[in-house]
Amino acid sequence: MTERTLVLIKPDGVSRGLIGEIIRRIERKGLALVALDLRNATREVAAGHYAEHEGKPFYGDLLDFITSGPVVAAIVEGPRAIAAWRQIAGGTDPVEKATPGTIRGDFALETQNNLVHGSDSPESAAREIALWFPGR
Ligand code: IDP
Repeated sequence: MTERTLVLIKPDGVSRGLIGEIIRRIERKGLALVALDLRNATREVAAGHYAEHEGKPFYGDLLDFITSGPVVAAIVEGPRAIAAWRQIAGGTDPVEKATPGTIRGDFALETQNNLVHGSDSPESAAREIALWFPGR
């Protein structure tokens, strides 16, 4: 059964020139890009996106970070797309959790600046796709 997930290449991934590398890994895995856009996230979209983290100590810094420069927003589709993308992205902490061979494991050092985002459930994916790509 095909599934959709919302992928972001965060401002660190864009500024470090890793868009091509990350898109290549999505395509090599066999996942399909069904929407792709380079844009600056508004504070409103960023706050909606990270609503579940409101109140946590890193929340303010996280919103500053995600609005600090352009991001790539994408809808990625395929069988088990949510889990498949999280597998190639790697765990949240790029050193303690992400393994070598994953995007975070190969290219990131810090938990906040961990290059990419992916929805964590079908409910999150539906909510995040509606937020970033209304009508899609
Ligand atoms: P995920 O992106 O792997 O799904 P979440 O726990 O949903 O991880 O956290 C969302 C984002 O918030 C992370 O990707 C990371 O950028 C940031 N973050 C999570 N935990 C911390 C932390 O302890 N310190 C700083 N930033 C964090």
